Amino acid sequence: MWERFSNRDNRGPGPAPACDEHMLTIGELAFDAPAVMGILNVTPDSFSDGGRFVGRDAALRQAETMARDGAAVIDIGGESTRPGAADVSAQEELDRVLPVIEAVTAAVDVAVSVDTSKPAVMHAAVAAGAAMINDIRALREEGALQAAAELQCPVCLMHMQGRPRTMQQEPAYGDVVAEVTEFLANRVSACVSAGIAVDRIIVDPGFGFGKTPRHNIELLANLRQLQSVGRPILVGLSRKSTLGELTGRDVGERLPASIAAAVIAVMGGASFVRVHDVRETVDALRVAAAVMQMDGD
Ligand code: 9MG
Repeated sequence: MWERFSNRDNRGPGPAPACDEHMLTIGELAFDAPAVMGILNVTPDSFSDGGRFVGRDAALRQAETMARDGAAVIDIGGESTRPGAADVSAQEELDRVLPVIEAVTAAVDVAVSVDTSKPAVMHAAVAAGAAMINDIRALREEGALQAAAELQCPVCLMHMQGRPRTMQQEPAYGDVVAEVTEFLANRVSACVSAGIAVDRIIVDPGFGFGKTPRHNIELLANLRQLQSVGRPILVGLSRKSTLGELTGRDVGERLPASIAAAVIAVMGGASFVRVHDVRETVDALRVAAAVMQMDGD
């Protein structure tokens, strides 16, 4: 696994060729830093690309494109997490994601992450070839901590206030940055107590999950404070409604705003960005990485 991702030729946003000081190692996976995680929603109702990649062949073609464009990881999810989304059964999630995970891991040279909170889906997805778990509920569902500890693969723990169905009703914080940081630090401790190796953990402030646009901007402006948790940071702002609020653009017209957010996140300390538009983001992050490298020289 390490060789597969440490020998990535011209892929990834870091200055090419990648050199070791820019490698980010999460458990047994190694990435050029900053790394791009491509979003592959296999749900009929996701907020941005609902239904586009539901069939296995369409999903596989999109995964091939994202890998070619420089995605280090492809995050495959079968549960829509947009505000107000209905719950999905484990069986439905499995039916959506497993054929796609199997097809992508067999045919595409990229790490696959499964976007799920359900222990049964975690187990089946890893058995099918997924190398990472992305959990918007930060392993708080019953049995999820234990499942991740058994599987010993990298996990992304995301902050969310409330639940997807109601989270945008009245999000409230005293100090959003401090509260998100404290939550993530506590979840890292819970994971370590459950037997998950600390070097396999990534943290994510959860933009848009129980947060107003102002909360999201405050978090983005102060992202570096999350580094006190001591783990790599993943940021997902791609096409989200805060960018729509700021620009007045519909979801399909938020590419420039999404790229700006990804660059700001990486320059603010993020190691990963989770995006829909891989090629454009990789180009933008190459520029950011070159500038950041110069800063460190
Ligand atoms: C599944 N999903 C939707 N948005 C996300 C975000 O911002 N971060 C992570 N880790 N997952 C997300």
